[in-house]
Amino acid sequence: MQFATLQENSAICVLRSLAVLTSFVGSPAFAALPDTTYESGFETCATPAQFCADVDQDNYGDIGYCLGTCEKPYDFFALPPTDCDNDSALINPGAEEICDGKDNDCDGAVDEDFPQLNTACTDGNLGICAGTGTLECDIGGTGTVCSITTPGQVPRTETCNGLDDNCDGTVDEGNPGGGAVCDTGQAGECAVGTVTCETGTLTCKANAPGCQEIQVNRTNEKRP
Ligand SMILES: [Ca+2]
Ligand SMILES: [Ca+2]
Ligand SMILES: [Ca+2]
Ligand SMILES: [Ca+2]
Repeated sequence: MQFATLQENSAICVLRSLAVLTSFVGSPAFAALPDTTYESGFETCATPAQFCADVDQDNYGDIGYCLGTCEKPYDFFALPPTDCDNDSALINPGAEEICDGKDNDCDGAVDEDFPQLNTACTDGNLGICAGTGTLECDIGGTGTVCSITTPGQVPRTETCNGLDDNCDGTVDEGNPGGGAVCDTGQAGECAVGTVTCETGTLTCKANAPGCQEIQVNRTNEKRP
C-alpha cells in the first residue's frame, strides 16, 4: 500500500472515530462516567484497535461506544471482549455466574450453572408431613433452596389407607384397624379370619392358608 493511501485511510479512521466519539459524548453512558483525566489524544496509524467505553470500570467496555484508535484514548476505555452490562462492575465476561436471575458472566445464559433451578423438591419430611415446592436461588446466590408451595400436613394416628399418616417413613405399619376376629363368609376351615390391613384396605383374611380374602367394608375408605 502506498504512503499516500495509508495517510488517506488513517484520516478516514480518525474522522470515523471522532464521529463515534461525538455521539458518545452526548449519550447517557458518557454522562454516567466518573471524572477521569484523559490520558492520550488521537494518533493516526494503519491498524487502529477498538477501545470501548467502560462506564462501570470493570475493564470490559460497551460495544455500542467504541473508538478505533492506535492507543487507549481515555483511561475509562477498554479493549474487547466487551461488557454485557456496563452499569454493573459485577457483571462482565470475567465474572463468576451466581444464582440471581442475571447473566453475570455475559455468556448469553442466565444462571446456567444451576440446572436444578425450578425443579420439584420437598422439605425432607416424610409421609403426609412432606411439603413440596420448587428450587429457587438462595439468598447468597451460591446455590438453591426449596421454596415450599404446598406445606405438609401434621402427623396423625396411622390408619389403614395406603398413606404414612404418622410420618415415620412406613405406610400402614402395625396393621392399623385390624386384628379382630371376623367371618370370611366361607365354609369350613376358611370361615374364621382376622381383619388385616393390606394395600390400604382392611380385609377379612382367613387364618387357614389357601382361602379367599373377603374385603371388610367398614373402615377401608382412603383419606387424602
Ligand atoms: Ca464495563
Ligand atoms: Ca446469574
Ligand atoms: Ca451466564
Ligand atoms: Ca396409613
